[in-house]
Amino acid sequence: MSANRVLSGIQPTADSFHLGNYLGAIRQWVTLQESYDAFYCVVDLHAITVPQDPALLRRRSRVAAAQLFGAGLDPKRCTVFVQSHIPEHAELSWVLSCLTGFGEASRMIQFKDKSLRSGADQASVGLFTYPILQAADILLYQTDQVPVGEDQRQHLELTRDLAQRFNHRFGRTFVVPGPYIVADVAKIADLQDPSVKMSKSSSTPQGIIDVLEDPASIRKKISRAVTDMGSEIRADNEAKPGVTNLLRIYAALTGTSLEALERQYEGSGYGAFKKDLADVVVDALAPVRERTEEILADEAELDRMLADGAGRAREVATATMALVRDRVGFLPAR
Ligand code: ATP
Ligand code: LTN
Repeated sequence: MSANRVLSGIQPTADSFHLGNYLGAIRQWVTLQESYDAFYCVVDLHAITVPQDPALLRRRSRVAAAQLFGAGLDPKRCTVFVQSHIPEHAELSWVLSCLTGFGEASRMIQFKDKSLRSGADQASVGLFTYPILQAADILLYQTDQVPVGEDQRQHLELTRDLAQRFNHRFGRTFVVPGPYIVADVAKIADLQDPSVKMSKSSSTPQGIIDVLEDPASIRKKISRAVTDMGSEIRADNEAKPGVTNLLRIYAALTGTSLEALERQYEGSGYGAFKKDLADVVVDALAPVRERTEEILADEAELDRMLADGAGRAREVATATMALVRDRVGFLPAR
């Protein structure tokens, strides 16, 4: 019997992933490759649902893939590939969109949030059908579990509904995937506004720590991160959201509990704590940045690794899609 399959995706929409992406997603992916048959996808088709620049997209797709390898995804242990290399994603997405109700798609809250930001008239139909493409990503690979953050739960529910609907209408074709939402995965907040999550699209540069950022800049941002009234180093989301966020980052990177950190820093001020935290963050990210830079220095080899991943992904995707074509009633092409 083959190992349980996991699949997840990340958009190449920035010049670097940030600490939230790293702690909330990529680090789990690295762990999961040991015990699952893992597929990880740089979702460039999703990245064009908002206005984008071609040269930048090409660059960011390579940088995204290089960071995944740099963070420890090992092509011998998992399959890393670029979504647009496998045309079956778009093809299955069409079939699934014909099974999705207009009202059903309209209830997706991420679309509402994102289209509100740009103004509903500016939002593309691609942004509207984004969750259906995501469902195609997942179902093409007969995925058992999808490691994602809490914010993706609704898209996962849609994916399950579409799989069940297709299976019911056309006969068992898709594995119905479950979410793999790690309950205690750190939600990292913006360093300047701890009431919102650290985010590529909405945080200011001062609020974000990038995986590829240079150490001096990381240290400066941590020293300027907002803290709260008083001087106690204590985890308390209500009274001390800024300090609590910093404690969470520290805890997530060192595997220490919040309680142990509170004890360790009892009586010390914010300054000493922030200095130690900066060391912890710099030490954790430096190897990832260095490996990523090495990988990016040999673009031909990176492209070869991605071609390799696409080869493995294609095997699964074409088999699923052949079944789907037949089930739906498309004539075989001879
Ligand atoms: P955008 O702002 O464009 O939506 P983002 O920075 O929020 O982007 P996504 O591309 O939506 O990041 O997320 C990629 C992965 O990183 C997801 O699995 C998501 O759950 C995780 N993630 C994103 N931001 C954080 C955060 N602040 N803390 C923990 N995990 C996060
Ligand atoms: N929508 C997801 C990214 C994503 C994804 C996927 C996650 C695209 N396709 C398939 C899991 C499985 C996000 O914004 N984090």
